[in-house]
Order: sequence, then structure tokens, then C-alpha cells
Amino acid sequence: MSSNLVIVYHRQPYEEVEVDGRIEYRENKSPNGIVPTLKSFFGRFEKGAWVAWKQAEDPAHPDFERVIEIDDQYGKYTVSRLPLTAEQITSFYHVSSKEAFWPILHGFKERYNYDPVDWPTFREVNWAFAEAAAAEAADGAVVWIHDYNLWLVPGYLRKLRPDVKISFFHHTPFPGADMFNVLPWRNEILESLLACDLVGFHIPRYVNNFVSAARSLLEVDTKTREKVKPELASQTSALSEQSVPTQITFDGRTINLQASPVGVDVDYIEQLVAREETAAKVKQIKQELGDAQLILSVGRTDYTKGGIEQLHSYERLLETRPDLRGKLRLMHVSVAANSNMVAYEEIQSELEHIAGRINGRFGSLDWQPLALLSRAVPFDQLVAYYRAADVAWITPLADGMNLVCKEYGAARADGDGVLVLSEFAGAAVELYSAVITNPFSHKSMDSAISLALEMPEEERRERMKLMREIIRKQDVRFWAEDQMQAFDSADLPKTMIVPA
Ligand code: GDG
Repeated sequence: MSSNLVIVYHRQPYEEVEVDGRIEYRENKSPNGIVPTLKSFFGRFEKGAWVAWKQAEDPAHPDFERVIEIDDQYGKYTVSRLPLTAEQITSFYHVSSKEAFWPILHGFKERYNYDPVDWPTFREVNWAFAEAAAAEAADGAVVWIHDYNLWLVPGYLRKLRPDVKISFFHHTPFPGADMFNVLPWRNEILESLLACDLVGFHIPRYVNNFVSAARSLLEVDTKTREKVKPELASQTSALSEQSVPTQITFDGRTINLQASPVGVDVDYIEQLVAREETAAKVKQIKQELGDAQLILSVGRTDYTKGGIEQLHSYERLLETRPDLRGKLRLMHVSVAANSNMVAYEEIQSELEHIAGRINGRFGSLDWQPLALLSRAVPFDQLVAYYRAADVAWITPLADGMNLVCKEYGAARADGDGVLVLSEFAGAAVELYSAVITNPFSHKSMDSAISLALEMPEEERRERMKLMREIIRKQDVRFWAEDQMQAFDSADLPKTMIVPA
């Protein structure tokens, strides 16, 4: 009971590597993404702890140390590893979280798989996380819980430790009542979230949706409603909102609500871009391309990321524009993060099938229209691709934020490059100068990619300049400050909103 900040996130904050029979804890392979960002918060608190799970044959007698001390560039912190059986992991994570919650959060009712959900196991695992967090937290500590697979932790933790400040951040979209209420456990989930002091989302739309779901089921009251800052209320995105509630009351308590978009580490990405090795990689990529334009698409293999719709659009482009054959390359990086899940394996084979067909239909000995990469690319290599790509094509069907598009902008210190971005990515609310497209419409997808490929340099630079200003301003440090401010005070963070 001694940590002032306890981060509760299902994944461990490092990779375990066995060297000469000893376990070493190493930085995650991808130094980008959310894990290093979360770890950087430890530097701001006297003592920090992280709670995650680790698979064990026998959870009562795990074959690993439950709590370990880490001392890395982010300082000293402890990591509590909850021993879970393979069955518990499958049930709580792969089934309940990924097959039932994930599709609903992203608006895919038809993919929602309700029957296999074992709710008692979900409760049991969330209870174990709450107990581990309660054991780590000092008096009045901040306990910061992440994402929907830990939805019940706040409610349990409030019972175990009424003294701690509980904050919950949603990395996914939050759907409106019509969609959320498909979940039969809706009341229990909402009551748990309303046991928090602060509930955070990327953008105002998700806050509004959360309130709509809460209002539909519980006696809640929204205390204040403020106008969304003009740059976040642009009409270009389907996810824009004009006003947003900032507090909700339930059961005699007031819960702060926050819309705070996660940013990327612009300084780090710019440093990578400035390296000589990166310049050499970019040169090599360009040499290999010759006169062809490079279109880059990066995302996890997931139906929400819209990879299949994108390949169909590319096929239509090559079909209707024979003049472009030989003059384009699409690099489609689609990495599976959840192995052994049927839904993802199906997407992977569908992607391979369409990619094979496109290359077969249009390719030749000298020209391959597309490269499909199913393995993770090292981040410094990815940055070289960002820097070399004429167009970044990021068109998820639904996405809480999407960091890839921000990484692309951060890598374009040269001021060139075009971003084609889905209006259903949270980032579209901020990055209004991208070519915004609707991935559900063939017409919109096809015209957006054509526009991007043909855009004059002056316009490209103008749009990129506007985009980079926002990506730089609302970077990962800005998000961290916003979170700190929100933890510190009962007042709402004012960075995203102005009084009505
Ligand atoms: C969830 C929400 C929200 C991808 N391929 C490679 C690689 N990546 C890295 C990217 C980026 C990260 O993975 C993906 O981040 P996203 O934000 O795009 O997507 P999710 O994983 O779905 O994240 C999302 C996010 O949480 C944060 O709140 O934005 O909406 O779904 O950083 O660079 N990295 C490397 N090689 C790859 O091949 N090294």
C-alpha cells in the first residue's frame, strides 16, 4: 500500500526475454504506442505501480514472482502480475472483451458473439485486478484504469478502497445507448464506471454517448454542459460535436467527464526522422519505387480497421484507371495482435486473397501493385516508410483515436505528404485538413484516393502544415498534462473546452 499512482492495464509494460536461463525485462518491441506513454507518468509520482496479468498453470502457486521491481528510463516502479489460467484469459479477454464488447463498442452488432460469454469469470478476473490495485495504492492514491476489459474494476475498487481517486480512460469509441444497451450487463458496467472520480475519452462524441447510455438506464443528472472548442467542432468529421457535458451525478456523487485525445511523441519521431540511417532507408525505398507513388496503409488486422474495404478500393482504382498501372505501389501493413481468434484469421485470409488477386490481375514481372506485410515492422523502419509515402491511407470503419495517422504527420518534418483519413477515426475531429473520407462509400473512398494522388504540391504542403501544427500542439505531453490536471483537481481540464 505505498504507490501514489497505480496504473491498471491488462498488458505487462515490457517484454520478457530469456537470456542464458535468466528472465530479462526489455522495452516493448514497438517503442511507440500507449505503453511507454503510460510508463512516463511514473516520473511524475513519488512511487508507481502497474497491475497486469500473466498466464500461470496454477494461479495459487505461480511459477513466477508476483510482484517485481523495475528500474528503467521511466524510474523505479513495481509490476504486479496477476496469475491467470489460460482458460480465464480466453474467457475474460478473447471471448468477453474481444468477441462481445469490442464489436459493440465499434458499432458492429452483427459480429457480437453473446452466447460464449461467461460473466462470472469476467467478474472474477476484474475483482482480482481490483484487489491487486487496492493492495498497491497508498492513501488517497490515483488509480488509473484502462479500457473496457477492466470495466468492473472501478466499482469493486470503490468498495475495497473508498479513499482512492479512481480514473478510467477509454481507448476505444463509446457507443450511444442504442448500441451499448445491446450488452445485457449494461447496468452493472455503467454503475461501475460511475464509481470513478473521472472518466476520460478521446473526443466529445464518446462523452455524449456515455451520458446517453447512462441516462437511458440510471437516474443520472448532467451538471454542466460546455461548448466544444471550434477546432474540435469542425463539420468535416462525422464524429464532431458542438457541446459536451463535463460532469455527471449519480447516487449522490459527482463524476468528472473528460474529452482528451491521446497524441504521439512528436519529438521522438522527429529525432528518428533526422537520423542518417533513416535518410538512407528513405533513399533506398525511393530508389526501389522509381517513378511510382507510394501509398501506405498501417493498422492491426481487425475488421474495424477497414483493410478489406481499402483493398477493394485499390482494385477499383487500378481497374478504372489503367494509366495508373505501373505508377503506384500500395504497402499494406496489417499486423495480427490477437492470434488464434477466428474473426481475425478470417480477415487475414481475406486480405491475402484480395491482395493476391490484385497482384495477379494487374502485376507484371517488373511491377507488383501491392505488398501485404503481416509481420510487425520495426518502428524506425516504419518511420522511414512514413517519410517516403506520398499518401498515408488510414480508413478505419471505426477507431477510438488512431495514432498511425498522427505518427505519419509527425514524421513529415519535410512538410510534404497527403493523409487520407476516415471520418470515423477519432483523430478526424482534430485533423480536419486531411482528405476526409467515408469508408462505407465506394464513391467517397475512390475519389479521396484519386484526389490525394493528384494533389498539387502547394495544397499538399498547406494541408500538412495545418495538420502538423495540431499534431505537435496536442502531442503526448499535452495529453499527459491534461491527465495530470484532471487527477489533481476536481475542476475539469479546460484544454478541450471553453465555457458556453
Ligand atoms: C487503441 C484504439 C487508439 C502498427 N503496426 C506496426 C506498429 N504499429 C503501431 C503504430 C501505432 C499503434 O501500433 C497502433 O495504434 P492505433 O491507435 O492506430 O490503434 P490500436 O492498436 O487499435 O489502439 C485506438 C489507441 O488505442 C490509443 O488510445 O488510438 O483507436 O483502438 O502506434 O505505430 N508498430 C510497429 N510496427 C508495425 O508494424 N513498430
